[in-house]
Amino acid sequence: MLTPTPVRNQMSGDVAVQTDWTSTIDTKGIADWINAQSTLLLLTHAKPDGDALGSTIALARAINLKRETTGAVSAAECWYAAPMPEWSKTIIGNTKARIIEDHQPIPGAFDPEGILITDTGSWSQLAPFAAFLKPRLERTTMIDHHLQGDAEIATRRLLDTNAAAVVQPVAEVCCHLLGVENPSQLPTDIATALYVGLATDTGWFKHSNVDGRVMRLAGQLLDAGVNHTKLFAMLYQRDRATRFKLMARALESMQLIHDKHAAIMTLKLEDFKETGAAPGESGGFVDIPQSVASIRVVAILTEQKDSDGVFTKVSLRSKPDEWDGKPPVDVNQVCNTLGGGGHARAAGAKIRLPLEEATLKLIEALP
Ligand SMILES: [Mn+2]
Repeated sequence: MLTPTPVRNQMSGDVAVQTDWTSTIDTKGIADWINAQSTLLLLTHAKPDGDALGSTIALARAINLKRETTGAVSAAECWYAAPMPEWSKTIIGNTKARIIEDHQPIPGAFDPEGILITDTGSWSQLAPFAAFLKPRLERTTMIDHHLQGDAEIATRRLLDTNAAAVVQPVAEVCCHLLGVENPSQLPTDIATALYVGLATDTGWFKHSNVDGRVMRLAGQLLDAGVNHTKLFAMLYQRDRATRFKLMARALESMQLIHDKHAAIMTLKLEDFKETGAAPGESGGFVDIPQSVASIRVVAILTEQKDSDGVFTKVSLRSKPDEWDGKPPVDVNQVCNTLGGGGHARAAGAKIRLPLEEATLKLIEALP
């Protein structure tokens, strides 16, 4: 199972060692490895999300708390490849973290004894760190929950592919590090970071990946003192009022194309100007009309302007289930006919036409 298989890279002709995407260590083993390192660097995927931030911050706090209270040798810091979510500062707090902006070189001064990677095992997601990591692969350890990855990144791998969030195995590692029996006994600031990962990777406990194990950990973290309403507000209630003024305009513009079971919304340049909303503030509007039972496909067309003049950005979503005997709408195909693309359920296109003409073209393209 763990025997490396040499494979020939067809592109370069190099013989690379390919290892299986399987675990080679357990949570106790990772805690023991952490304890043996004097300095640790915690890394996660570029453009970190709640699980990436929560897992690294929780580990850094547990490692540094242990050092403070027991005189253990390990000290940890986190590096993140930007862009960062808006709320990241709140969750990072005063935990030692460095944000590496796009195209900025990796800081050379810090040469950690151990490198711990969480929430990814793919070179593609670690690209900003690749040059730094490649000569140091014998020092790396990885904790991930994804179904695939590049196993050669770490010989010590904990791959909990049944976990909804990587903070689930990470919570166990934190318990081993701090010598507590279960996550309800973790310090609140560590439990809070873990909860951010658990709640965001499950869509606030509503995705299909929610199971008893998720809810048991959630319960234990709440017992540890997590303020979940404060976290929800931090993560999901940060909109500006201008977004709602713009949303009202979008909803008011909605036309229903009954024979195509489609809802189409439009936003003009004036709508942004008059409401004071920024272009990015229309994100997610396209999801709203999907709550209408008879709607199978939703589009939002946004008028924009660049140096070549006015154009229209189209964003499309479709529901996954068949409806009234009809298969779901493949919006990727629809967008292909408009010069764009994406996925079967979510796709987009940029049309070099004014809003009204682009709308007519889209209606024509819908099945
Ligand atoms: Mn994750």
